[in-house]
Formats: sequence, C-alpha cells, structure tokens
Amino acid sequence: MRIICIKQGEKSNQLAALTDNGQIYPLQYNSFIEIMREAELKNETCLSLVQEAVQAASPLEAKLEDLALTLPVKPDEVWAAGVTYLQSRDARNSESNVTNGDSFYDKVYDAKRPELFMKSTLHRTVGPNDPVYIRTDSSWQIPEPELGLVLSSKGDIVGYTIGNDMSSRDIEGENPLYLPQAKIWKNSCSIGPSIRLTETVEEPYNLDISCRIYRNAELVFTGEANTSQLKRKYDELVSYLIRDNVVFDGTVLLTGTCIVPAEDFTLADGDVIEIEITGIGVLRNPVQVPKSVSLVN
Ligand code: DO4
Ligand code: MG
Repeated sequence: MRIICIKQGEKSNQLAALTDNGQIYPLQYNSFIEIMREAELKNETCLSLVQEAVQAASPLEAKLEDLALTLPVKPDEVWAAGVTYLQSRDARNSESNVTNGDSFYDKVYDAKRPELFMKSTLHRTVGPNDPVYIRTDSSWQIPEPELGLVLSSKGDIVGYTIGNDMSSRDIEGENPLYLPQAKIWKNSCSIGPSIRLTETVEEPYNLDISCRIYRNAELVFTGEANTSQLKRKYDELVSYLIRDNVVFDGTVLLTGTCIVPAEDFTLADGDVIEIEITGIGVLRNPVQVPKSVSLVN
C-alpha cells in the first residue's frame, strides 16, 4: 500500500491510496501527517487506517501515469545520513584528493556514530516532476539517489520514500566544512513519488535502487545498487537523529547514496533524472539552472 498526493490545481491536492493492484482511492485526509497523527491517537497503524478508508471509498477511474503527483508528505525537515555505503566513502576520498586509509570519510564509515546532516526544509524540497536546481557556483554536480525513511516525532519509521540528495562535489571536495553549501540550496532536494507504508515492505534491506540520467532524450548515465549494501541499520540512523533532538511528524531521513556517476560527469541544464526503488516508484525531476542567475564557471 502506497500513499500519493495528486495535484489538482494551484492550491488543492488530493491525497490517495495506491493499492498493489494499481487502484487509486481518494482519502478524506488533508495530508499524510494527518493520517500519522490519527493513527497515533487511536493507537493503530497508518496502514490499518488507510485500509479502513479504502474499504469505504470507490476507486478513481484515472490511471497513475495520467496523474500529476506532488510531494506525498510535506516534511518540515529533511535530514540525511552520509558515507553509509562504501561507494560513497571512496567517491568522497577521491573528490577531496585523499587516498583511502585515514581520512574523515574512512573514519566516519567505521565509526559508531554515523554522519547525519540537515539536508533540506519544506521550502527547499520539491516533488515529482518539479525542477531540481543546480548551483551557479559549482562545476561538478550530481544527484544522489537515496532511500528515504518517513518518521514520526517519536522516530518510528512509518513509511519509505525516494529522495534525491543533490550534491556539489567540487565544493565538498575543496573542504568538507563547506558541506552545508555542497548540499543545501533552493530546490536541492526532491522527494516522492509515493510513501510505501512500512508494514507493506517485506525486506527493507533488499530494495533495488536505480538511477538514469537523460540529456537531450539520450541516456547518459545509469547506475544500480541495493539496500543490502548499506553499512548501517535504519533504526541505528534514526536513534542518532532523535537523540536530544526535536523531530517533527513527517520528517524524512535519507539513508545515503550508493550510486555515484563517473568523475567526468556533471549535471547540466535540461537533464532529466530518474530514481527508481522497488515498490515505491520512479522519482523523475528535470534539472534547471535557476532563471534569475547565470552560470559562473
Ligand atoms: O559526507 C558527505 C555527504 C555524504 C552523502 O551525502 C552520502 O553518502 O550520501
Ligand atoms: Mg547523500
């Protein structure tokens, strides 16, 4: 069972349940966070509430591919874990010109405490088909395809989604203290297209993640990974996020990337990024240089 949000106009969106046989049921809730809060209040799971709602509703006639979707959840904050896959550690060592061995990246990959950073806020986060922006002061930028955990304020994982942690490799590579600038800018994070409810994911450590990048309709990059390659456990990442912290219902925690394009690849205006994860869908975003500023090389 998945949750989607259908765009219906500038202001009104329709939350819906998407069943495994592809039927779409409108839900009488204004947001996924409202479902989370009601589930908490009634001491039920989001799944059981959604199942009840589906039983009382009639399916839409429309097909999923004909619908315009928007953010399935509006997270106040998006956090991200870093260097949770070997590929990420090695790519970071390489972009910062250090050899594998004793770098900060090597240390954090092996450390008990994971790397967690604030990735985005709602106003910097976009949904399916919205443009992600590339920075105008960076010449080496990539998408980071990541599994996202949708969290309650207590740190329960209520669902899984897809996230794109857009990143600037030259800025981070120059100095890791520039991390916030290498990670956070307008439209530097996308989330969607659905939330798969936790109880409906049989094996969260065996999800295929793939990424495709198209330039002028031609495939210029493709990469694959599986969540079985993750060094850490989801609960372990969440336990550090909620520690001495305030976490809001609907917070998304991205779990790190395992797909890194070759070093001569950088995103360009007009590219289209597709990230697919088993059972969640395809998160597609065009890449744009923000219009009001020109590229600085
Ligand atoms: O250490 C910097 C960020 C790492 C990251 O975003 C990732 O591994 O996905
Ligand atoms: Mg990342």
